[in-house]
Amino acid sequence: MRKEVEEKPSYAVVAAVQVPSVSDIEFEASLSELRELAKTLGYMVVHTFIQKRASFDTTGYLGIGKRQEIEHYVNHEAEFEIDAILVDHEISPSQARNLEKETGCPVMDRTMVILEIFHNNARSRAAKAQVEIARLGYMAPRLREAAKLAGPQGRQRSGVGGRGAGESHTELDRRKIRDRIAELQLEIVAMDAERQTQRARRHERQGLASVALVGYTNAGKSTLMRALTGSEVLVANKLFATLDTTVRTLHPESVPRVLVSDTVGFIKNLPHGLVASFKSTLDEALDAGLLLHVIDASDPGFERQLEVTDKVLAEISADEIPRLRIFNKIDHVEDAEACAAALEAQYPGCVVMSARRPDNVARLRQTIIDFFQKDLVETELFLPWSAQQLRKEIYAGCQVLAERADGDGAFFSVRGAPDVLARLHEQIGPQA
Ligand SMILES: Nc1nc2c(ncn2[C@@H]2O[C@H](COP(=O)(O)OP(=O)(O)O)[C@@H](O)[C@H]2O)c(=O)[nH]1
Ligand SMILES: [Mg+2]
Repeated sequence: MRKEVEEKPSYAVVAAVQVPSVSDIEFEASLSELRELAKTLGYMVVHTFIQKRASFDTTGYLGIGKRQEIEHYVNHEAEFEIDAILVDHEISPSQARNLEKETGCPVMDRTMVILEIFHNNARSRAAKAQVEIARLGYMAPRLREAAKLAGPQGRQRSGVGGRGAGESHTELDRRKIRDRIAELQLEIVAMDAERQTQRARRHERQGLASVALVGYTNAGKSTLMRALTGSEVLVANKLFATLDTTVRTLHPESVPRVLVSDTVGFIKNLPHGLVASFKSTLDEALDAGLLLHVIDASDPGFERQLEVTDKVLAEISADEIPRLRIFNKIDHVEDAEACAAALEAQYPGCVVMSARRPDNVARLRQTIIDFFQKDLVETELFLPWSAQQLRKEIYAGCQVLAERADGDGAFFSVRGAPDVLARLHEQIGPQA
């Protein structure tokens, strides 16, 4: 995972062919999603090349004229050094190679961009294994292509898919890939058992209040995460924000302390082969005590997206976790008031808001805190003078309503999560 925001941005151009069966709206939506995905990987997209064609060019995906235009832009016109051409389709290994050769610039297709994001976001061992299977499956045919172009006696290195040596090498590599995939698949089966224990652990951890943001790419998850955790300044100072899915705490801090984590977004045009790895990267959300399902209310397709999200969450057993539906970007909706009323009627308990409005964010923060505070209980703790080192822990773990002292020690009236209180009682020992 890229933990630090990089100082030097990478620059990319996007290229896409629009075939007649694809409407302008669909085409634009897919392009803007690709740009968002590119941003997640740390690319600044500085130019987009589009071409309407009856079909994809078999040699280089785009027509020869457009390829030359890209070549000219990349090598002569661009203000920055272009690090990658991002293509908004899954293209064949030979199309990628030809495009690379002609432009002298590395090419990444949509599938590879998504794989890279999943790779960066896989946390658990099962998720890592699942993503590696998808990557190997993507690589295998590209190795073949590399070998074909290099020729039987060719030994030169060539781009996508790593080394492309002689035929025999490729055979070897392909067998290695098959073996590795089989091995990973066995590992995943073995890890299923582990996941059951993980679930038990999740219940144990419920004293630690945590929320996970889920939803489609571009819904506003990262924006909300920054707004809720007060890390806005930190990010805004950088030239661009790469993925930063580290867990942060709700800000200002609350009792109980609430951890907030971002997850990898759902993708509208998710290649079929990547479904399993996408789901596996979501398993982090299973640890949360509350899911914030963020929906872009200004996206005409939001209802369909909501259904897909619900379905996938059910498939990974995340439907057992309490969920708050957040209809975001209401500032971007035309008849906002009527829309909000309709949403509230249709989805009782939902939050309709804009991540750009501080008062809305403050209200959401309070809703989250209320959710976790409803399980809190009030109790009295007595801390003898001999155990004063625990005083800090009391303040860290609970809300202290009152504190008074006498000759033997200090009394605290506190409010806290039952398990936190139980642990404190244990640490303090039998009360006098
Ligand atoms: N108008 C408007 N734009 C928003 C809002 N929340 C996020 N955005 C914008 O939507 C885009 C995607 O947001 P981001 O947080 O990266 O979405 P993510 O993919 O879900 O993490 C960014 O350009 C944000 O500035 C909102 O409430 N209103
Ligand atoms: Mg994001």
